[in-house]
Amino acid sequence: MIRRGLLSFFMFAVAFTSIIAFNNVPVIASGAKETSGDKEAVHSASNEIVVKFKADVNVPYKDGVEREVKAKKDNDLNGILSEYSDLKINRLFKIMDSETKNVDKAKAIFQNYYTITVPEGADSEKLLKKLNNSKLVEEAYSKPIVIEEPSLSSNSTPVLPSNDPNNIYQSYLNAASQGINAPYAWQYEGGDGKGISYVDVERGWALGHEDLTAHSIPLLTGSQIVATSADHGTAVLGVISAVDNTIGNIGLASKAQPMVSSWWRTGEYGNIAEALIVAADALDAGDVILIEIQTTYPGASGYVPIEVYSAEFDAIRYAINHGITVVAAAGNGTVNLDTFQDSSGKYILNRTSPDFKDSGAIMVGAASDTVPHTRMYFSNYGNRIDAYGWGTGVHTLAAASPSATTGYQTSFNGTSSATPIVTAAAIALQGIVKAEYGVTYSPSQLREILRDPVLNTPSSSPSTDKIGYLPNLKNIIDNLPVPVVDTTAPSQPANLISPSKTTTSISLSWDASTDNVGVAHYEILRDSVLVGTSLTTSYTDTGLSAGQAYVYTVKAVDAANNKSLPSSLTISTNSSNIVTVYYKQGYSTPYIHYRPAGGTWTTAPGVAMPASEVPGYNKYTINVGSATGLEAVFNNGSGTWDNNGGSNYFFPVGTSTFIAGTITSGVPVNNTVTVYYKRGFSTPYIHYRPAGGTWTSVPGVAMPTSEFAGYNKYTVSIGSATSLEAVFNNGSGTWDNNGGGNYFFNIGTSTFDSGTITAGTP
Ligand SMILES: [Ca+2]
Ligand SMILES: [Ca+2]
Ligand SMILES: [Ca+2]
Repeated sequence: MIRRGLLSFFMFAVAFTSIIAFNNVPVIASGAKETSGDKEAVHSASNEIVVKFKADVNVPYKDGVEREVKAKKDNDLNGILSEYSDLKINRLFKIMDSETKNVDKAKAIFQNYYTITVPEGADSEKLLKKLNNSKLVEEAYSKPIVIEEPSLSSNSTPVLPSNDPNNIYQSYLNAASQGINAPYAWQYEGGDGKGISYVDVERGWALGHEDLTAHSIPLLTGSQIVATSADHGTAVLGVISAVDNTIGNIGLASKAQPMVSSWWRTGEYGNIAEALIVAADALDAGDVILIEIQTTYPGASGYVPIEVYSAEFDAIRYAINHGITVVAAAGNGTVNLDTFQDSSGKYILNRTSPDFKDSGAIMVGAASDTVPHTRMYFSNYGNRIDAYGWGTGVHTLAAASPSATTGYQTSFNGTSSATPIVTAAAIALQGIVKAEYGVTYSPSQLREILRDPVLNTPSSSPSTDKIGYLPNLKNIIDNLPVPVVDTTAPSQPANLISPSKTTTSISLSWDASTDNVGVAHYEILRDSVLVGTSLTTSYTDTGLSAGQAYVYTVKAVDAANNKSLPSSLTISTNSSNIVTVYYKQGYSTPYIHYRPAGGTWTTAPGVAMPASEVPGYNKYTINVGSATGLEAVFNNGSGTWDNNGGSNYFFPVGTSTFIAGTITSGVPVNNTVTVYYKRGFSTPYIHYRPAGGTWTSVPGVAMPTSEFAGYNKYTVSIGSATSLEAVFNNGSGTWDNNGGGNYFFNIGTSTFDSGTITAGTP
């Protein structure tokens, strides 16, 4: 951060009568080093590591000393260098090299300092630990990111509350201890919510209300429901977003962008978790979700917060893991949440119990509108609750129906009125730090700030009220914590396997990664190209080619876009299964009507089977994909069927031969007959048929000359026939048909000499 010019800083100080002291609470990211006594700067981890070698190590002072370090034969360092092959050890001080030491001995100490960039996906904490283990290393630490003392910018879009006439009734915006001191935040860029979006999750709003309509508030999902719910939602929006104009009220964070997400679904009861997921998907890290819902629960003495149900709990965690702050009403059930038990008897809302399940939401209780603020009789309470707002006397908008355009009320109440007050404080703080640092608080850091007893306003009796603290924006801003930037990548996804696959798809699953904040999603790459992301620990890739190998890589990603080391798996799709059927006629033009086993039948009569290379057989080849066989029947194409008496025929993967209802594996028997013909006709033709089969067309086939002088030769495939019936002619009408008896040649080779047939070659 660059400090503003002196002149403007002076004017800034005058304008606000006193110089604001930014005694920042140092917030240290894991792996960072704190410089003791430094009140000006705050440090958080970068992706660079500073390594100070011991003085006697004596590595030349230049960039890229990996080879020289390797030569020292230190197990720890050589282990690191072989694990990260592209890791470079460079000088920390580019103004020096090995020569400098000769010239200026006082600078020798600096030549022990080198720097390493943390490789992408590497765990910087583990790397630091390994470096510090090395006998050659005096010290290794994350290079700090230095953030200068902030001088908040004054608001470029000043908030003008005095001409919103109801402003005078909105005492909850006043300074502590009465209110949250919203006007203090409005002085600063972002303190009016500018740059931040939020979603109100409930089921009714008058979005065209005169003091809201300028926001053009979108309904993200679900439907509106009439009357009372519209009044409720409109009142909630009014607390945060009543437009800064000259009518009605002024919202506590009036420059934030509101959106609404309804859990109500026409024709069914509703789906709160779905409304939450849609809300989260519409927002970015740093934005806020407001849950205005309470629920009944078997055995509970009153209404309880919605996160007691698993789907809603998971939906809240989903938002939190994406860096979205969730502020939820604790509920108006007068329930001590410390003693609430879920249906398994677990104390899931009690922070001190091992059963505690932390959704990550900021939970809000309700207190009186007078100082000291006392817990309202209806408010739930317990150590789960982080913050409170006014649970009565909240002046805000009202609506008689979703189409109402006017309406105001003087005493909106419940944890319903308390929650938007705390939400507005969260939005204002995110707006300020976003404007100041370009980053926002993580949901957990923001919650810690808002539940901090030092920064905020206690209730009348914190130990018995048990509703947390009323945000005090002035106190927080005067001590503005620096947003911690998460630089720790999630752990590598373990046990990447493929539990199932087909010829066109591969399913993957892996063990969940862990992260210091939370895993937002997983990236799935196929052959190094991103093909999808998954919110769960599984993914199915589709549209693949059969029998092909693919390399899959899965990385865990957190809300700050830190990526884990990848896990990889090489896996092939299933080969396509091929069924080939040889069909012995049978039907002279056979059709095959079929389906891959368990699949869909062809349209009758199926497909005509073309003639095969084997005489007397037709043949058809079918890709059955991942099916393990083929179910088929045959017909003649005109209504005559062979369906195996209603049982159909089953062909395994591979080649089968079908002969009159019997299926045998493999191609059909294909006998051959070779005839040597002693001329005779100078250009002899052979006219033939496999015994019992079909004759060639007259005059048959000219017989080529053979390797034996004076002989012609011809080889005929006869399929499963056992002999060849033939006659000879000269191609022009002179025939030798054995006096009408024809000639018969056995399988194998025969020699024909003037009507006499002998086995073998001439
Ligand atoms: Ca105004
Ligand atoms: Ca207004
Ligand atoms: Ca992280």
